[in-house]
Amino acid sequence: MNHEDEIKNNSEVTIKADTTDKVEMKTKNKNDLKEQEQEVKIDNIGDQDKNKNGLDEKWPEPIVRVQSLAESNLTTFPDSYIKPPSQRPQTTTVNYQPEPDAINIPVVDLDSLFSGNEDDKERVSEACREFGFFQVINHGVKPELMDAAREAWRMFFNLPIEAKEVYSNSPKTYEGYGSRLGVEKGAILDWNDYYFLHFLPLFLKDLNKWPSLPSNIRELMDEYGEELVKLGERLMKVLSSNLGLKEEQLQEAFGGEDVGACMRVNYYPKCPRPELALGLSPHSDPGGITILLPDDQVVGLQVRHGDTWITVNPLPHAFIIISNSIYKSSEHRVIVNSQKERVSLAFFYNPKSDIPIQPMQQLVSSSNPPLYPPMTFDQYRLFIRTQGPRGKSYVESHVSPRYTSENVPFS
Ligand SMILES: O=C(O)CCC(=O)C(=O)O
Repeated sequence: MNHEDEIKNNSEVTIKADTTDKVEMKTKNKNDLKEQEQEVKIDNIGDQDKNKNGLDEKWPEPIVRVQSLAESNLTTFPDSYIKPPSQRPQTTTVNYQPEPDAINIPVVDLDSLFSGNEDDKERVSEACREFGFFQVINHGVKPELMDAAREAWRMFFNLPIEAKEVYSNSPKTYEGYGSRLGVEKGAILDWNDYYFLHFLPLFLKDLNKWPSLPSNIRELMDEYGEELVKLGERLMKVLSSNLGLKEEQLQEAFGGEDVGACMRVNYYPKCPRPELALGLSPHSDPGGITILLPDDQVVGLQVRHGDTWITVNPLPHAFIIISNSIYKSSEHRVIVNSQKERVSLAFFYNPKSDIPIQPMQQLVSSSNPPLYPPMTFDQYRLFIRTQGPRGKSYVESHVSPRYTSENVPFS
């Protein structure tokens, strides 16, 4: 029996469907039940989070790999992935063709910007204020490396399930192969599997927790991580000087050489009911800058712009930069597709995790006081690790009382 047959034979499916809005289905996968009984092995060496983040070593429910569900020829869709009607995407991306006049996020040529082009500087400023998103071209990372990195991960996700389960993750650190964000029992889940790994600080980088297959993936990721940290440093300079600060100032505030860098590789399998589900629920990233390598074949990322969701149309070999806590930290989400799987690499360039994050003194005054109390990145990230992606609810819950939802400049 091959692996796919085994999944099918192990799935018992009961379906009760009446309207599009109400689909009832129960899936019981014997492998998943077995999996629940397995002790998740955690290597306790060198992870500063493990003893202090307060998160459990076990997920609240048996983990179901979305890819296994997608490949098990379901005739209808499990309840646990059906978003409430108000959260469902209004669009799907099968055969997506952007409207000729569709808004797209701004494009910035980094080479030209570093040669002193004032228009490019201004474009970054505007993009950060208006969208919190921009694309960069001529960024210095080789196109071949970008393609190879994405393809290596596509190969990883297409390995037999047993090869991936070795790296099964837990909510304690999230490192490894995962299928849910957040530990709330009964939560409606996203249609995605992922792999999470650390690059910096170096004591968190543990190659044993990176996949060993395909055989070039560790070496490739090492190179990719180094290149993206360099790109992160360059972007920090741009954002710092755009804020009217010295070029190095933002980097110093992030902990200088002690910044953090980690990556989530997202795998969105084909989804039989893309109009009911999301690949990734609305969220804003908790870190400093996100450098996103999107799928070159399949769109899916949407950015909130006022009351609408803009589908991002990526340029070939561009990175999408999400400016997070600097300027506007934009809400974004991912929609899924019934015809094509999608792979994206989200590289998070973060502040040192245990220093208080607060605005530079030059940027606050009595008429422009800090919006939030100081907090470490570890404290802040704990929310998303516990609750999963929840729009901007966590940021908003920390706004100083002086601000109301009407005058907070991030909604
Ligand atoms: O898949 C994408 O395009 C976006 C991924 C993302 O937003 C994330 O991993 O935080």
